[in-house]
Amino acid sequence: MTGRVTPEVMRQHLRMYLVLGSVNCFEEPRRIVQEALAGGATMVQFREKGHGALVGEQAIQLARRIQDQCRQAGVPFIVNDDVELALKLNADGVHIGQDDECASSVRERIGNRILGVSAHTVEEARRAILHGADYLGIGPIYSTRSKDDAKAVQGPAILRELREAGIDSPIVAIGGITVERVEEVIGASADGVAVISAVTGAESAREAVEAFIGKICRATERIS
Ligand code: TZP
Ligand code: MG
Repeated sequence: MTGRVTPEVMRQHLRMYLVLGSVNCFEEPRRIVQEALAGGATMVQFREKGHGALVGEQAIQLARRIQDQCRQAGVPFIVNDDVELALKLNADGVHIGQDDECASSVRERIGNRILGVSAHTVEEARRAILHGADYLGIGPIYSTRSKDDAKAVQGPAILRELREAGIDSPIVAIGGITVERVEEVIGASADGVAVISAVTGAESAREAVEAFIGKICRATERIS
């Protein structure tokens, strides 16, 4: 990468952002990733967390496989939390939360790689941008069973609140997002959706992603 990702390109990457780790998958994660990429997923985050998550070499191996798949599809591969792993694999980026290392120090360590930061308030969002975030992950918008320590449900109103506060950075909405809810979150001015269970738990990850993309395209056309 020659420089920081531009906001325009970042918004494209965020449209249908698949987040997953082995604990979210009822079949081979590799198969789900393959199907999701075939369906048009625009970015993938490796989030190996929760009860029964892989550690050590097994986690690294899975990350590498998913990274290879992303590379072949030409889709950015992001690592959740683990800056060391992201650097070791030369991932395209890192996603961190408010309880992780400070965004400005992660920015220093990762150079021009993509930096995503979870934020829950206008203040956290402003700080994240100041400290070098390329995009904000906002949620949980709806209730979720995929994150043990999820904060209170915010509803799509938080997205509008951030825009009204003058935050125009790329934003991805996360938490309980289903195809049926796409219109509401894009209408509330998210640039895209980050999804775990609606894709990993679908009978066909490919069809689920295709359905998301169809809705996202229509919802985006409607507001532009
Ligand atoms: N951060 C906020 S909610 C969430 C994360 C990682 C989980 C989203 O998973 P799902 O299954 O799409 O609700
Ligand atoms: Mg984290």
